[in-house]
Amino acid sequence: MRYANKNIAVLGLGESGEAAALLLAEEGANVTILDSGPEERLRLKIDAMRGRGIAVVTGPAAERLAVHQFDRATLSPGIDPAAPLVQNFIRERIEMIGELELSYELCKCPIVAITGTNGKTTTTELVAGMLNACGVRTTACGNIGPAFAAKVRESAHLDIVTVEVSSFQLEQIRAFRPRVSVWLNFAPDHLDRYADIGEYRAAKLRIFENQTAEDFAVVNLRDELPPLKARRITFSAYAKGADFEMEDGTILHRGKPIFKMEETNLRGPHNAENLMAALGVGLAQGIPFGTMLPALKTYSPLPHRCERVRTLDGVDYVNDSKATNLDAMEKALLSETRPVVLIAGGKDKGFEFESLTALVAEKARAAILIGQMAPRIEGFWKKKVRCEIAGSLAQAVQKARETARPGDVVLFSPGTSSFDMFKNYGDRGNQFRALVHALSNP
Ligand code: UMA
Repeated sequence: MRYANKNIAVLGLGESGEAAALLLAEEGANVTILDSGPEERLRLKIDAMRGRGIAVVTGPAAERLAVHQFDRATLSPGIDPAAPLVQNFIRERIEMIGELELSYELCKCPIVAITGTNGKTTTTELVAGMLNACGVRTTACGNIGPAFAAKVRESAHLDIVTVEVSSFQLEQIRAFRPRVSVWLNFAPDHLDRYADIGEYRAAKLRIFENQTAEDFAVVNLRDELPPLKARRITFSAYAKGADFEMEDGTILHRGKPIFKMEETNLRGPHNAENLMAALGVGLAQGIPFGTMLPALKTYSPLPHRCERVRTLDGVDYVNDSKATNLDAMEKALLSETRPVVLIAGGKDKGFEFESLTALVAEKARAAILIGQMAPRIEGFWKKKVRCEIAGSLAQAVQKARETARPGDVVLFSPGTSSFDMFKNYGDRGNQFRALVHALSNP
């Protein structure tokens, strides 16, 4: 669709909706943003949008608006399609695409798309940094932020865009076709949005849907995937037989050593797989391994991903607040070789913490539990693990300090989302870091 003089509804005024609205306005569309949220929460954004000639309707009025005035709707990934705001458009059969599809339609260069239950952001950062260091002009965007739509204008001056894509973004694609797709891993998540794990997986698998034999798919050998049209490049830190493997801490390509994990700032098998995926993208782009290595070796992980905060009384404090699902918590525990005092818990996203009981019993001296799920987790673990419930993160940090012994690690890896007690996982991680730094010396 060409957008000049078309009436387009943008659903949602978060980062994605705002970027989509501005992009559509630049394309000459008559844009109306609809957001069910209260006007006062969106005040600043509303004023900014109206200042650019973009109409905004908020609150209940947004859900009552007649939808037939619109030629098409663009949906923010943060809105569940089951929401009334969206259902109004579906019921009236108004054509609707997601912000990822809109951005793809208008993007002027090829795309690397990176998905997976965990490691998306780290791998997106690794790939973008490595490509730029190798002279391939790119920028990181998508689920990582900024929105892909915010980078479409810039794509005219790029060789390729590196886009982190979530299952939410993939739900509403049509023609979206990445030159290189990356499938990092798959584990249960977002069960508060999907009826079951199959629905979540089906959404994620759409990343491959429009690829052809000219494209590449960099995939985890251990994940069962359907036959792919794209050329596969495989990796695994655990299984043998992939293009990229790990042996005694060394990354190999088809049996040939490339580098040692200790030469990088990343630790653990999950990060080895993130690095292998980045090597796979470079390989797909025809970049020699030697050219890729400097950027991969110097990359430092973003905060809240097994971030070392402090050592006090011989105890290391690690902030893994980005662990918003059980798979991430499992990987953090598997990376630890020292006795762990685990701080876990948070909003109920339907996760079965029982599945990790054996691993927690093996690794943890004790578990300090917080948030909405604390009592349920205690019920699963208390027979095998010493559990204590804390009323706040501050109390949990204090209890962890009292429990830990020299040589231990206090690992804050919640295993579920933060929204019951915090603004988001970043806020949760920042509060943990501040509490640890505030611990007085003995
Ligand atoms: N809203 C309605 N009606 C509803 C429900 C919501 O109007 O029924 C409105 C809300 O009031 C809100 C807006 O829709 O103003 C949604 O805003 P948002 O910030 O939640 O969502 P987006 O702007 O779509 O942000 C999304 C990603 N968020 C989600 O997918 C939940 C951001 O990833 C991403 O950075 C952004 O697009 C830009 O691409 C965040 C995230 O948590 C970090 N992603 C999930 C994850 O990583 O697990 C998938």
